[in-house]
Amino acid sequence: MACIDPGRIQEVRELFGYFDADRNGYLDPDEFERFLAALAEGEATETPTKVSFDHVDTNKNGRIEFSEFLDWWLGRHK
Ligand SMILES: [Ca+2]
Ligand SMILES: [Ca+2]
Repeated sequence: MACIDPGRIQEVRELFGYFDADRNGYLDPDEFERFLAALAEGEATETPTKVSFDHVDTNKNGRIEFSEFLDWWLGRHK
C-alpha cells in the first residue's frame, strides 16, 4: 500500500466503525449487508456493485477486519 493519505484512512475507519454496530472490531455478514444497502442508496448515479462478503473477507475467517475493509475500499475508490 503506497502513498495512502492518512486522512483517507481515517475516513474509512469512521465508516467502518459506523457499521460495526456491536463495536467488536469486525463486520459480520449482517453488518456488511447493512453497509451494502447504505452504499447502494448513496450510489444512485452509479451502477451499484454487488459485493459478496467472501470477496472482502480475504482470509475467509467469516468476519471482515478493518485491514480487509480498507484494502477493498481503497482498491474500489482509486
Ligand atoms: Ca461487529
Ligand atoms: Ca477476515
